[in-house]
Amino acid sequence: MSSKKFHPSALHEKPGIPAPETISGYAVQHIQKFRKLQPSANELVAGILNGNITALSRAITLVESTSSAHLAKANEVITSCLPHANKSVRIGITGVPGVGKSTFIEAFGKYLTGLGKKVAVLAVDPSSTISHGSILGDKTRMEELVKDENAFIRPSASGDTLGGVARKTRETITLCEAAGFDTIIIETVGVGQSETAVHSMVDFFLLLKISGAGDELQGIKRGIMEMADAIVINKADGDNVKRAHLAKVEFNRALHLFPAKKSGWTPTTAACSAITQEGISEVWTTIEKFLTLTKGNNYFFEKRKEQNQYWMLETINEQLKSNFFSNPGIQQSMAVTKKAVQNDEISPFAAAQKLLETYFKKE
Ligand SMILES: Nc1nc2c(ncn2[C@@H]2O[C@H](COP(=O)(O)OP(=O)(O)OP(=O)(O)O)[C@@H](O)[C@H]2O)c(=O)[nH]1
Ligand SMILES: [Mg+2]
Repeated sequence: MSSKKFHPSALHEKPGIPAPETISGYAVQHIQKFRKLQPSANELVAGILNGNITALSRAITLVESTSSAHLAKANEVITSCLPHANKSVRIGITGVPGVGKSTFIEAFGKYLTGLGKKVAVLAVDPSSTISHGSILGDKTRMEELVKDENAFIRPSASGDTLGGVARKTRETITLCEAAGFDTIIIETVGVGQSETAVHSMVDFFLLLKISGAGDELQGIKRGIMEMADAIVINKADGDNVKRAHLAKVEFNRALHLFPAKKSGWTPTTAACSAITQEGISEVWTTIEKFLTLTKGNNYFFEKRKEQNQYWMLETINEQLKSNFFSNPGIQQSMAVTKKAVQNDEISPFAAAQKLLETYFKKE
């Protein structure tokens, strides 16, 4: 053994350091064998449909890959999974940093697995593009859920653009559903356009808030209020209970000023504590009511169809854009043209036209 070459895998022994007795040689061999295998698309699909988490994770990694070699395989896996997806409820959760999203998802997720549901938690976090971290990196907030065999937690994909990150999450939903997850929770932080992206991939959109100093509506974007199917005031515990209930009343009043929703659903407000778990089950009851209403009036199904179309168009937009901006010829002309535009030598519109023409001629 000690003559062995250095190998980066943690499963290999280093010269001079014997493996602890607790490590089974058989298990090591088995894991190493499995790791080396590059399963085919068909094998991945079979694994996913069997509820195999390793296969699911590998397929997600494939979807998240930026290598064009992986794209065809990823698409094949997704296409085969599609007929087995869709049987789920997709819930979006947003709220500013610190509002308690992760803690809420831990409590809510545990409640749902307690009801016999299989819960997948995904995230759209555009900041992970920069920091390479993720809002779900703090898995410690989801200690119990992480251990739950009926839960699957996947941090946000990273990518160059929000559109790219969101698309990968949208595709991951399909994979999770095919693997038997019937409740999909997607967390996002209230940054930029990420809420809009998440809203476009979920059935129910939940806005988490905390009570402020009586000026609840300050600083809250109208667009987010409009998207919300429910506003839940978190941290309604201890000294906060009374304020949380006042905030709830204020939000309720504000929500009534918005025009009626196409879904026929009147957005609700509630207070809860992710820590004491007070009010958590009520959030699920609200979602169930929403589902009964919107499945009854067909809105649920129509919206999913619309969302599918939206993602097709979004992907085209996204890829055209990234193809254009990463084109070396365009990058070169762009630098020169930008200067010309700055100096008023050419109008911004004419310059754009010129660059686009160059690009399409190149294709
Ligand atoms: N008192 C009280 N504290 C809570 C509750 N929910 C979350 N917290 C606390 O609030 C802090 C932030 O909670 P997180 O769950 O990390 O919040 P988050 O929204 O996921 O934050 P980011 O991931 O940074 O966006 C933590 O210290 C939690 O313990 C609650 O219901 N009551
Ligand atoms: Mg968090």
